[in-house]
Amino acid sequence: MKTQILRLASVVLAAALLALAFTAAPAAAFRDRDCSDFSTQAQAQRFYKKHHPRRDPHRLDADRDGLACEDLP
Ligand SMILES: [Ca+2]
Repeated sequence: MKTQILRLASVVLAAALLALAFTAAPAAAFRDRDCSDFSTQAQAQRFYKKHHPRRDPHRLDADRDGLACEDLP
């Protein structure tokens, strides 16, 4: 009986850890960047060009003219 409870507890714990790993993973893989994360436009532009400029997942180019964070110096 005691071993059955222990076995059940370990299965529940494993399932919980697995669920946590799956929900935590995407957040760690994608860290959203904003223009305020860069100090110069050139720096933002380099990052923008490296990270799917057509999809612009970080939305650094709101007006879609190919230039990221125009307001930066
Ligand atoms: Ca732009």
